[in-house]
Amino acid sequence: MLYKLIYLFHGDVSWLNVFRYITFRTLLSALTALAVCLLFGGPVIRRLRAMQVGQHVRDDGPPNHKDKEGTPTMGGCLIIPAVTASTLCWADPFNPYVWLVLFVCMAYGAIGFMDDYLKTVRRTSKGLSASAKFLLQVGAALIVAWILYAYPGYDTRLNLPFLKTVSPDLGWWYIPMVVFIITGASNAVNLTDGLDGLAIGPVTVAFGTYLVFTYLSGHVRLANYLQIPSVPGAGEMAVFCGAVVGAGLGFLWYNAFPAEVFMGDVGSLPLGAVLGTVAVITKQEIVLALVGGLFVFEALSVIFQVAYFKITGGQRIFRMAPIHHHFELKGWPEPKVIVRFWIIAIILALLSISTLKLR
Ligand code: 57M
Repeated sequence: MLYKLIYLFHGDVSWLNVFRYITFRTLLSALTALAVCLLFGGPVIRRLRAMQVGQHVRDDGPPNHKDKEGTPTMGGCLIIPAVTASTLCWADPFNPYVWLVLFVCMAYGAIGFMDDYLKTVRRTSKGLSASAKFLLQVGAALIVAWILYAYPGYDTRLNLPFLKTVSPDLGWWYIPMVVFIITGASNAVNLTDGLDGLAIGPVTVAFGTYLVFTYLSGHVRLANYLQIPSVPGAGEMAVFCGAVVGAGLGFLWYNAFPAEVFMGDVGSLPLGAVLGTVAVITKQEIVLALVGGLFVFEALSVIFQVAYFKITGGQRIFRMAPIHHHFELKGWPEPKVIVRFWIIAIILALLSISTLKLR
């Protein structure tokens, strides 16, 4: 909105023309969201503490986690408004993709809020039932999938990294694939959010990577040169990704070890879901498995652990899943697990950007 208002006067004040550029507005979006989180982080944490919105830590977790009992949670109530406010300020309000990603933020944020609220009100680590949570997630993802499928000119072909001539058209199968990507990314980030900064760090790296992808896919000449799908209007998603990067860095200021606040499901569910949504919009769906490889790895560790546990009648592959707990129980100090996982996330992000050229 602010962008459109300011740009109205570019005829009289020539330098206002700079607001036309997505790169400039992406920078402003990141700085705005960062400033909001840094400015309001302290007051929000104090408010959560005053309202006794504290984390109930399960008894069966790693021993060192008991010290975290009562840490303020639902910090996503800071992240999501910062991302939304910054995007509304600096993105083009006439771009439908902007409203689609904001819808996902609100829908999954509401699901996470309900889950967190039930946990903190009931004072246990139980929230919404797994089936209710999953059904709500699938319902929201179906709305997104249907809108994209019905959007005139939206391409239902699957873009495969490294293969520039192979892009199978999935037709209506694109709908379940989009649902799988959005709900899968949402739950994978949720599972990863089990150590201080362990989710928000790689989320920030992933959105920084998709900031590049969205800008390139929305730029016809660059997309054609790189032979990646050109998606008209997708460039505006860079402004949204910039907002998430800024909010992520701002939240990390408070979530860094030892955390003053946890993001809660109200943060982890929408962040994962909207990462999946941006990947689908920019037709970089498959490469999401590389960009978000850490989240995939965390989710697979749980799937394999639970399956093996059931098949063998109680044996485990890892000391504890998700995999970050396995390294904690091996004796790695929490900060060492966190920073090493961040390093892996950065390496995967760099590799995924290399897929743009290696085709
Ligand atoms: C999401 N939530 C953290 C915090 C955060 C099927 C099973 C694998 C499910 C899984 C599970 O319950 N996942 C829920 C992970 C929790 O964090 C809260 O949840 C929000 C994110 N959704 O924002 O509000 C705990 O994580 C710690 N934490 C930090 N710093 C942070 O910045 O230290 C979180 C954020 C917090 C805090 O201790 O309380 C969580 O771990 O629950 N279950 C598990 O992950 C459990 N694993 C497990 O049961 N493994 C089994 C089988 C079932 C796979 C096995 O290996 O045999 C572990 N988690 C807990 N206890 N709490 C281990 C047991």
